[in-house]
Amino acid sequence: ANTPMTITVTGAGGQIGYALLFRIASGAMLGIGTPVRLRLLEIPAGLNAAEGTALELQDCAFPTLASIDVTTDVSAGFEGTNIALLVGARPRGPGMERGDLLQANRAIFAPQGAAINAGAADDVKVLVVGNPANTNALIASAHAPDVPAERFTAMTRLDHNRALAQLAMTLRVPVSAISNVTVWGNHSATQAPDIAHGIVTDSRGVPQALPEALAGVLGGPGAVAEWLGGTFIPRVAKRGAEIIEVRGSSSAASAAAAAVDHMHDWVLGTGSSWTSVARVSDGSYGVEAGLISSFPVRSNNQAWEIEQGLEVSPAVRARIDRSVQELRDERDMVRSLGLV
Ligand code: NAX
Repeated sequence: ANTPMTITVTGAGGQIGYALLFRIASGAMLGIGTPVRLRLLEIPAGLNAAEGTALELQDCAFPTLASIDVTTDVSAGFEGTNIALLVGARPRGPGMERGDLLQANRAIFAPQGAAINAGAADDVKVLVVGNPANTNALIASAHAPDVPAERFTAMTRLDHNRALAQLAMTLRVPVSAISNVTVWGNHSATQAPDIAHGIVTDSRGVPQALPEALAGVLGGPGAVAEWLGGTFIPRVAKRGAEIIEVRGSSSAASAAAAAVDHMHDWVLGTGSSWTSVARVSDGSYGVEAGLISSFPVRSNNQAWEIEQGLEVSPAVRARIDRSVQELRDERDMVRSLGLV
Protein backbone atom coordinates (compact mmCIF):
# COMPACT_ATOMS: atom_id res chain seq x y z
CA ALA A 1 0.00 0.00 0.00
CA ASN A 2 1.03 3.64 -0.48
CA THR A 3 1.95 5.92 2.41
CA PRO A 4 -1.12 7.13 4.32
CA MET A 5 -2.31 10.66 3.53
CA THR A 6 -3.66 13.03 6.15
CA ILE A 7 -6.76 14.86 4.98
CA THR A 8 -8.31 17.70 6.94
CA VAL A 9 -11.95 18.60 6.33
CA THR A 10 -13.31 21.77 7.94
CA GLY A 11 -17.05 22.14 8.43
CA ALA A 12 -17.07 18.37 8.80
CA GLY A 13 -20.37 18.44 10.69
CA GLY A 14 -22.20 20.24 7.88
CA GLN A 15 -24.14 18.88 4.93
CA ILE A 16 -21.25 18.89 2.43
CA GLY A 17 -19.06 17.26 5.09
CA TYR A 18 -21.62 14.49 5.45
CA ALA A 19 -21.56 13.80 1.72
CA LEU A 20 -17.80 14.22 1.34
CA LEU A 21 -16.21 12.26 4.18
CA PHE A 22 -17.64 8.87 3.22
CA ARG A 23 -16.39 9.19 -0.34
CA ILE A 24 -12.88 10.15 0.80
CA ALA A 25 -12.86 7.30 3.31
CA SER A 26 -14.01 4.80 0.68
CA GLY A 27 -11.04 5.64 -1.54
CA ALA A 28 -12.88 7.66 -4.19
CA MET A 29 -10.51 10.62 -3.89
CA LEU A 30 -7.04 9.06 -3.81
CA GLY A 31 -7.71 5.47 -4.87
CA ILE A 32 -8.26 2.36 -2.78
CA GLY A 33 -4.50 1.79 -2.53
CA THR A 34 -3.91 4.91 -0.42
CA PRO A 35 -4.89 4.75 3.27
CA VAL A 36 -6.41 7.99 4.57
CA ARG A 37 -6.18 9.59 7.99
CA LEU A 38 -9.14 11.88 8.41
CA ARG A 39 -9.01 15.03 10.50
CA LEU A 40 -12.41 16.63 11.10
CA LEU A 41 -12.22 20.29 12.13
CA GLU A 42 -15.32 21.98 13.49
CA ILE A 43 -16.39 24.83 15.74
CA PRO A 44 -18.10 23.92 19.03
CA ALA A 45 -21.58 24.34 17.50
CA GLY A 46 -20.81 21.65 14.92
CA LEU A 47 -18.80 19.30 17.10
CA ASN A 48 -21.55 16.82 17.96
CA ALA A 49 -22.55 16.46 14.34
CA ALA A 50 -18.93 15.82 13.37
CA GLU A 51 -18.52 13.28 16.15
CA GLY A 52 -21.67 11.48 15.01
CA THR A 53 -20.32 11.40 11.47
CA ALA A 54 -17.07 9.93 12.81
CA LEU A 55 -19.03 7.11 14.48
CA GLU A 56 -20.74 6.31 11.20
CA LEU A 57 -17.42 6.41 9.37
CA GLN A 58 -16.14 3.75 11.79
CA ASP A 59 -19.23 1.66 11.10
CA CYS A 60 -18.56 1.65 7.37
CA ALA A 61 -15.39 -0.39 8.08
CA PHE A 62 -13.73 1.11 4.99
CA PRO A 63 -10.46 -0.73 4.32
CA THR A 64 -8.83 2.56 3.22
CA LEU A 65 -9.74 4.49 6.39
CA ALA A 66 -6.69 4.45 8.69
CA SER A 67 -7.88 6.84 11.43
CA ILE A 68 -10.33 9.60 12.34
CA ASP A 69 -9.73 12.52 14.66
CA VAL A 70 -12.29 15.19 15.51
CA THR A 71 -11.11 18.53 16.85
CA THR A 72 -12.00 22.20 17.35
CA ASP A 73 -8.32 23.15 17.64
CA VAL A 74 -7.16 24.81 14.41
CA SER A 75 -3.45 24.00 14.92
CA ALA A 76 -4.13 20.35 15.71
CA GLY A 77 -6.51 20.22 12.76
CA PHE A 78 -3.79 21.02 10.21
CA GLU A 79 -0.76 19.37 11.84
CA GLY A 80 1.02 17.33 9.18
CA THR A 81 -1.89 17.57 6.77
CA ASN A 82 -1.33 16.72 3.09
CA ILE A 83 -4.74 17.75 1.82
CA ALA A 84 -6.89 20.51 3.32
CA LEU A 85 -10.52 20.81 2.27
CA LEU A 86 -11.83 24.11 3.63
CA VAL A 87 -15.59 23.62 3.54
CA GLY A 88 -16.80 25.42 6.68
CA ALA A 89 -17.57 29.08 6.05
CA ARG A 90 -19.85 31.83 7.26
CA PRO A 91 -22.97 31.99 5.10
CA ARG A 92 -24.47 35.36 4.25
CA GLY A 93 -27.16 36.05 6.84
CA PRO A 94 -30.25 38.24 6.31
CA GLY A 95 -29.29 41.89 5.90
CA MET A 96 -25.58 41.09 5.91
CA GLU A 97 -23.44 43.41 3.78
CA ARG A 98 -20.64 42.03 1.63
CA GLY A 99 -18.07 43.69 3.89
CA ASP A 100 -19.58 41.94 6.96
CA LEU A 101 -19.49 38.64 5.10
CA LEU A 102 -15.84 39.07 4.14
CA GLN A 103 -14.98 40.12 7.68
CA ALA A 104 -16.70 37.05 9.15
CA ASN A 105 -14.88 34.79 6.71
CA ARG A 106 -11.59 36.49 7.36
CA ALA A 107 -11.99 35.37 10.98
CA ILE A 108 -12.18 31.78 9.68
CA PHE A 109 -9.70 31.70 6.80
CA ALA A 110 -6.85 33.83 8.22
CA PRO A 111 -6.21 31.56 11.24
CA GLN A 112 -6.65 28.48 9.04
CA GLY A 113 -4.08 29.82 6.55
CA ALA A 114 -1.69 30.56 9.41
CA ALA A 115 -2.14 27.07 10.88
CA ILE A 116 -1.49 25.49 7.47
CA ASN A 117 1.62 27.64 7.14
CA ALA A 118 2.85 26.58 10.56
CA GLY A 119 2.04 22.90 10.65
CA ALA A 120 0.93 21.31 7.39
CA ALA A 121 3.07 18.90 5.37
CA ASP A 122 5.46 20.39 2.80
CA ASP A 123 3.35 19.09 -0.06
CA VAL A 124 0.06 20.47 1.32
CA LYS A 125 -2.68 21.06 -1.24
CA VAL A 126 -5.61 23.29 -0.29
CA LEU A 127 -9.09 23.43 -1.78
CA VAL A 128 -11.49 26.12 -0.56
CA VAL A 129 -15.16 25.19 -1.00
CA GLY A 130 -16.71 27.60 1.51
CA ASN A 131 -18.03 30.79 -0.09
CA PRO A 132 -17.01 33.32 -1.25
CA ALA A 133 -14.53 30.59 -2.22
CA ASN A 134 -12.07 32.50 -4.42
CA THR A 135 -11.61 35.35 -1.97
CA ASN A 136 -11.54 33.03 1.05
CA ALA A 137 -8.68 31.17 -0.70
CA LEU A 138 -6.92 34.51 -1.23
CA ILE A 139 -7.24 35.32 2.48
CA ALA A 140 -5.92 31.90 3.54
CA SER A 141 -3.02 32.11 1.09
CA ALA A 142 -2.09 35.61 2.30
CA HIS A 143 -1.67 34.15 5.79
CA ALA A 144 0.51 31.29 4.58
CA PRO A 145 3.59 33.05 3.18
CA ASP A 146 5.74 29.89 3.22
CA VAL A 147 3.28 27.82 1.16
CA PRO A 148 3.49 28.44 -2.61
CA ALA A 149 0.46 30.49 -3.68
CA GLU A 150 -0.51 27.95 -6.36
CA ARG A 151 -1.27 25.38 -3.64
CA PHE A 152 -4.32 27.42 -2.60
CA THR A 153 -7.20 26.69 -4.93
CA ALA A 154 -10.93 27.40 -4.91
CA MET A 155 -13.60 25.14 -6.29
CA THR A 156 -15.18 25.75 -9.68
CA ARG A 157 -15.32 22.03 -10.49
CA LEU A 158 -18.99 21.93 -9.55
CA ASP A 159 -19.71 24.65 -12.13
CA HIS A 160 -17.59 22.70 -14.62
CA ASN A 161 -19.47 19.46 -13.94
CA ARG A 162 -22.80 21.27 -14.19
CA ALA A 163 -21.75 22.52 -17.63
CA LEU A 164 -20.75 19.00 -18.74
CA ALA A 165 -24.08 17.59 -17.55
CA GLN A 166 -26.13 20.23 -19.41
CA LEU A 167 -24.16 19.65 -22.60
CA ALA A 168 -24.45 15.86 -22.37
CA MET A 169 -28.21 16.04 -21.84
CA THR A 170 -28.67 18.47 -24.72
CA LEU A 171 -26.57 16.37 -27.11
CA ARG A 172 -27.90 13.06 -25.73
CA VAL A 173 -24.39 11.70 -25.24
CA PRO A 174 -22.64 10.36 -22.14
CA VAL A 175 -20.84 12.98 -20.03
CA SER A 176 -17.60 11.11 -20.69
CA ALA A 177 -17.90 11.97 -24.41
CA ILE A 178 -17.38 15.69 -23.70
CA SER A 179 -14.01 17.31 -23.12
CA ASN A 180 -12.19 20.67 -23.08
CA VAL A 181 -14.97 22.77 -21.60
CA THR A 182 -13.91 25.68 -19.35
CA VAL A 183 -15.42 27.74 -16.56
CA TRP A 184 -13.48 31.01 -16.17
CA GLY A 185 -13.53 33.61 -13.40
CA ASN A 186 -15.25 33.70 -10.04
CA HIS A 187 -17.35 30.93 -8.46
CA SER A 188 -20.42 33.16 -8.58
CA ALA A 189 -23.19 34.07 -10.99
CA THR A 190 -20.66 36.12 -13.01
CA GLN A 191 -18.65 33.01 -13.98
CA ALA A 192 -17.90 32.46 -17.68
CA PRO A 193 -18.72 28.97 -18.97
CA ASP A 194 -16.98 28.50 -22.35
CA ILE A 195 -17.62 25.71 -24.84
CA ALA A 196 -15.75 27.18 -27.82
CA HIS A 197 -12.92 24.62 -27.63
CA GLY A 198 -15.11 21.75 -26.48
CA ILE A 199 -14.99 18.38 -28.19
CA VAL A 200 -17.55 15.60 -28.30
CA THR A 201 -16.24 12.16 -29.14
CA ASP A 202 -18.62 9.53 -30.49
CA SER A 203 -18.65 5.84 -29.55
CA ARG A 204 -16.23 5.06 -32.39
CA GLY A 205 -13.74 7.61 -31.06
CA VAL A 206 -14.40 10.22 -33.73
CA PRO A 207 -14.10 13.78 -32.35
CA GLN A 208 -16.35 16.67 -33.38
CA ALA A 209 -16.18 20.32 -32.33
CA LEU A 210 -18.79 20.99 -29.65
CA PRO A 211 -20.24 24.14 -31.30
CA GLU A 212 -20.73 22.15 -34.49
CA ALA A 213 -22.38 19.24 -32.66
CA LEU A 214 -24.71 21.69 -30.89
CA ALA A 215 -25.57 23.34 -34.20
CA GLY A 216 -26.60 19.93 -35.49
CA VAL A 217 -28.98 19.34 -32.58
CA LEU A 218 -30.27 22.91 -32.10
CA GLY A 219 -30.59 23.91 -35.77
CA GLY A 220 -27.68 26.08 -36.86
CA PRO A 221 -25.04 28.44 -35.39
CA GLY A 222 -27.58 31.20 -34.65
CA ALA A 223 -29.59 28.80 -32.51
CA VAL A 224 -26.39 27.79 -30.69
CA ALA A 225 -25.55 31.41 -29.81
CA GLU A 226 -29.10 31.91 -28.56
CA TRP A 227 -29.00 28.70 -26.50
CA LEU A 228 -25.63 29.58 -24.97
CA GLY A 229 -26.69 33.06 -23.87
CA GLY A 230 -30.33 32.35 -23.07
CA THR A 231 -30.28 28.84 -21.62
CA PHE A 232 -26.89 27.23 -21.04
CA ILE A 233 -24.90 29.99 -19.32
CA PRO A 234 -27.71 31.15 -17.00
CA ARG A 235 -28.63 27.53 -16.16
CA VAL A 236 -25.03 26.69 -15.18
CA ALA A 237 -24.30 29.98 -13.44
CA LYS A 238 -27.56 29.94 -11.45
CA ARG A 239 -27.77 26.19 -10.84
CA GLY A 240 -27.01 26.66 -7.14
CA ALA A 241 -30.17 28.77 -6.75
CA GLU A 242 -32.18 26.23 -8.75
CA ILE A 243 -31.07 23.43 -6.42
CA ILE A 244 -32.09 25.47 -3.37
CA GLU A 245 -35.49 26.17 -4.91
CA VAL A 246 -36.21 22.54 -5.83
CA ARG A 247 -34.45 20.66 -3.04
CA GLY A 248 -35.09 23.10 -0.21
CA SER A 249 -31.41 23.30 0.72
CA SER A 250 -28.17 24.03 -1.07
CA SER A 251 -26.14 21.59 -3.18
CA ALA A 252 -24.31 19.14 -0.97
CA ALA A 253 -23.64 15.77 -2.62
CA SER A 254 -22.78 17.38 -5.96
CA ALA A 255 -20.44 19.83 -4.23
CA ALA A 256 -18.80 16.92 -2.40
CA ALA A 257 -18.43 14.99 -5.67
CA ALA A 258 -16.78 18.01 -7.29
CA ALA A 259 -14.33 18.33 -4.38
CA VAL A 260 -13.46 14.64 -4.78
CA ASP A 261 -12.90 15.15 -8.52
CA HIS A 262 -10.76 18.25 -7.95
CA MET A 263 -8.38 16.54 -5.51
CA HIS A 264 -8.38 13.25 -7.42
CA ASP A 265 -7.20 15.00 -10.57
CA TRP A 266 -4.71 17.23 -8.75
CA VAL A 267 -2.99 14.26 -7.11
CA LEU A 268 -3.43 11.58 -9.77
CA GLY A 269 -3.46 13.78 -12.89
CA THR A 270 -6.07 14.95 -15.38
CA GLY A 271 -6.94 12.57 -18.20
CA SER A 272 -7.09 13.62 -21.83
CA SER A 273 -9.23 16.71 -21.10
CA TRP A 274 -8.40 19.80 -19.13
CA THR A 275 -10.65 20.81 -16.23
CA SER A 276 -11.56 24.03 -14.39
CA VAL A 277 -9.87 25.17 -11.20
CA ALA A 278 -9.64 28.56 -9.51
CA ARG A 279 -5.92 29.08 -8.87
CA VAL A 280 -3.65 32.08 -8.50
CA SER A 281 -3.28 33.94 -11.79
CA ASP A 282 0.16 34.38 -13.33
CA GLY A 283 -1.30 37.00 -15.67
CA SER A 284 -2.47 34.43 -18.23
CA TYR A 285 -5.38 35.52 -20.43
CA GLY A 286 -5.15 39.06 -19.09
CA VAL A 287 -6.33 38.06 -15.60
CA GLU A 288 -4.53 40.27 -13.09
CA ALA A 289 -1.69 38.31 -11.49
CA GLY A 290 -2.32 37.38 -7.87
CA LEU A 291 -6.10 37.02 -8.13
CA ILE A 292 -7.52 33.52 -7.61
CA SER A 293 -9.58 32.97 -10.75
CA SER A 294 -10.83 29.92 -12.61
CA PHE A 295 -8.86 28.74 -15.65
CA PRO A 296 -8.63 25.73 -17.94
CA VAL A 297 -5.95 23.62 -16.26
CA ARG A 298 -4.21 20.27 -16.42
CA SER A 299 -2.46 18.65 -13.49
CA ASN A 300 1.16 17.72 -14.23
CA ASN A 301 3.33 16.26 -11.47
CA GLN A 302 0.73 17.35 -8.91
CA ALA A 303 0.70 20.98 -10.05
CA TRP A 304 -2.14 22.79 -11.84
CA GLU A 305 -0.85 24.25 -15.10
CA ILE A 306 -2.92 26.76 -17.04
CA GLU A 307 -3.67 25.65 -20.59
CA GLN A 308 -2.07 28.29 -22.82
CA GLY A 309 -2.83 29.74 -26.21
CA LEU A 310 -6.61 29.30 -26.37
CA GLU A 311 -8.43 31.85 -28.46
CA VAL A 312 -11.12 33.60 -26.41
CA SER A 313 -14.24 34.82 -28.22
CA PRO A 314 -15.39 38.43 -27.66
CA ALA A 315 -18.52 37.26 -25.82
CA VAL A 316 -16.53 35.06 -23.44
CA ARG A 317 -13.89 37.80 -23.06
CA ALA A 318 -16.56 40.27 -21.91
CA ARG A 319 -17.88 37.78 -19.35
CA ILE A 320 -14.40 36.94 -18.06
CA ASP A 321 -13.62 40.65 -17.66
CA ARG A 322 -16.80 41.19 -15.64
CA SER A 323 -16.10 38.21 -13.41
CA VAL A 324 -12.46 39.22 -12.87
CA GLN A 325 -13.64 42.73 -12.01
CA GLU A 326 -15.82 41.18 -9.31
CA LEU A 327 -12.78 39.31 -7.96
CA ARG A 328 -10.79 42.53 -7.97
CA ASP A 329 -13.60 44.31 -6.08
CA GLU A 330 -13.68 41.55 -3.46
CA ARG A 331 -9.89 41.66 -3.14
CA ASP A 332 -9.92 45.47 -2.81
CA MET A 333 -12.63 45.34 -0.17
CA VAL A 334 -10.68 42.75 1.79
CA ARG A 335 -7.57 44.95 1.47
CA SER A 336 -9.34 48.13 2.49
CA LEU A 337 -10.71 46.36 5.55
CA GLY A 338 -7.11 45.38 6.31
CA LEU A 339 -8.02 41.71 6.03
CA VAL A 340 -5.02 40.54 3.98
P1 NAX B 1 -23.40 23.79 6.43
O1 NAX B 1 -23.89 25.03 7.08
O2 NAX B 1 -24.25 22.58 6.36
O3 NAX B 1 -22.04 23.34 7.15
C1 NAX B 1 -21.00 24.22 7.41
C2 NAX B 1 -20.27 23.69 8.64
O4 NAX B 1 -19.08 24.48 8.82
C3 NAX B 1 -21.07 23.79 9.93
O5 NAX B 1 -21.09 22.52 10.56
C4 NAX B 1 -20.27 24.80 10.76
O6 NAX B 1 -20.30 24.50 12.15
C5 NAX B 1 -18.87 24.62 10.19
N1 NAX B 1 -17.95 25.74 10.43
C6 NAX B 1 -18.24 27.07 10.44
N2 NAX B 1 -17.13 27.77 10.73
C7 NAX B 1 -16.13 26.88 10.90
C8 NAX B 1 -14.76 27.00 11.22
N3 NAX B 1 -14.20 28.20 11.48
N4 NAX B 1 -14.02 25.87 11.32
C9 NAX B 1 -14.56 24.68 11.09
N5 NAX B 1 -15.88 24.49 10.79
C10 NAX B 1 -16.64 25.59 10.70
O7 NAX B 1 -22.90 24.26 4.99
P2 NAX B 1 -22.64 23.35 3.69
O8 NAX B 1 -23.91 23.18 2.95
O9 NAX B 1 -21.88 22.14 4.08
O10 NAX B 1 -21.75 24.35 2.80
C11 NAX B 1 -20.45 24.73 3.18
C12 NAX B 1 -19.94 25.85 2.31
O11 NAX B 1 -19.81 25.41 0.95
C13 NAX B 1 -20.82 27.09 2.25
O12 NAX B 1 -19.98 28.24 2.41
C14 NAX B 1 -21.39 27.06 0.86
O13 NAX B 1 -21.70 28.34 0.40
C15 NAX B 1 -20.25 26.45 0.10
N6 NAX B 1 -20.57 25.87 -1.22
C16 NAX B 1 -19.63 26.01 -2.21
C17 NAX B 1 -19.80 25.46 -3.46
C18 NAX B 1 -18.75 25.60 -4.51
O14 NAX B 1 -18.99 25.14 -5.63
N7 NAX B 1 -17.59 26.20 -4.28
C19 NAX B 1 -21.05 24.73 -3.81
C20 NAX B 1 -21.79 24.23 -2.61
C21 NAX B 1 -21.83 25.17 -1.44
O15 NAX B 1 -22.81 26.14 -1.68
